[in-house]
Amino acid sequence: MRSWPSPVVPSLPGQGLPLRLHDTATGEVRPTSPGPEATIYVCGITPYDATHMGHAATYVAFDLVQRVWLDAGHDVHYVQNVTDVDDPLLARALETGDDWEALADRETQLFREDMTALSVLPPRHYIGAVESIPAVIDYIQKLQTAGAVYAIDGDLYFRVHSDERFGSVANLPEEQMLAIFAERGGDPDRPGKQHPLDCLLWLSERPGDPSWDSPFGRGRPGWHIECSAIALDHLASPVDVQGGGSDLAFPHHEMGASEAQVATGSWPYARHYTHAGMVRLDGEKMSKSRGNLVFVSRLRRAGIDPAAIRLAILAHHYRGDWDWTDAVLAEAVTRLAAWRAAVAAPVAVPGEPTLAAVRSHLADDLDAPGALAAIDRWAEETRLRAGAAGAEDAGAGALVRDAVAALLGVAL
Ligand code: 5CA
Ligand code: ZN
Repeated sequence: MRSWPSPVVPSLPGQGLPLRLHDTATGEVRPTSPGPEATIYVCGITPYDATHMGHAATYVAFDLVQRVWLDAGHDVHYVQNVTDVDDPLLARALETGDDWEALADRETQLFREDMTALSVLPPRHYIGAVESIPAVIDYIQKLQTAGAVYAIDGDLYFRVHSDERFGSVANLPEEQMLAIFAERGGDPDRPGKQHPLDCLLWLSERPGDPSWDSPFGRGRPGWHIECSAIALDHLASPVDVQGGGSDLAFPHHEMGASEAQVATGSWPYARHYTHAGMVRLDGEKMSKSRGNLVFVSRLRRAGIDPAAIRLAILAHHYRGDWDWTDAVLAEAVTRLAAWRAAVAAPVAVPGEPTLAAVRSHLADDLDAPGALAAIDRWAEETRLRAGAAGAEDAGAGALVRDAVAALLGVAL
């Protein structure tokens, strides 16, 4: 699929620091260890509704990964999917009478526009589930060869315990795995399953649903198989980072990792499993199924500067859950104005220590709030000294403007 256009990333003096990042599998903040090419796969949207602030926060978090790696001199190979065929999308199309493909195309296009407005760097490969069906079929065949697949009434299942490390991404007790699996689209109680957590690889044709030919009969891919199939189709194993929101740690990333580990016969599928916290509205996770949504496109239409939306997100550490409120946005609008005034001041406080502070905060598990505080201090000192005799560095405003654009993705 078409990705979206890249914003300009100014080059900065000196070099960025190696990125340390939280890994759900070990529960630690550990150094990432990419080669010259750093690889990342981030789970993309299911395009049946517009981009909400939760999606935006997750993609902005992983955008920081890409920006820190670029600043540290890596070539970044970023892959993201679009789940353009799946149960919730088909259900929504049925509900509204929309054609499912038209719905997916329309919402994917809106997502591209939202990501462009938010200065999110595009993935190098932006790949739909539908266009990946041949890769999924190959992958299922590898799992069959490994003896990890069985059928129930024409549907194919992955035997999760064919991976001896199954469970080691989210590290949840079995009871919790079962409960979450049932909540998030799984079918633990289906008669005939060898283990309740075994997950669907291929769903045989259902009346009224789209389906494709395969050696296993007509049907469509299960969800979990889609992402590691796409990742392994484009990236060498292991990938440096598998990312997504924390709601994907289990079962999605657990299943994808085990499928990949069985299909490739190697471990790990990813060196880091990194998860962004959930954005809430009125204390409840923002979600398409609950309908408690603040859309990026609606804020844009209301005339909110996308740079302020981005700053509102960056004021929260990516790993925590947080609430979207009007106050969060108002604070970001004020901060943006203060920063813009400071970079435009004729003379400013030297910017090098601020650049160093921003680099060091971001390299430390993407501490964006710390980075924002460093810019706040610089902007405040610049404001206080503006007009004072002998104040300092005429190029500082340009340096800080470039640092904020390159590392935080905010145009001042
Ligand atoms: N298509 C699948 C992934 S393969 C999917 O989960 N799509 S989604 O549209 O439901 O979510 C897209 C991304 O946004 C996922 O990484 C998900 O974890 C994240 N996300 C969803 N809701 C929130 C939220 N309230 N806060 C933060 N991130 C969220
Ligand atoms: Zn995914």
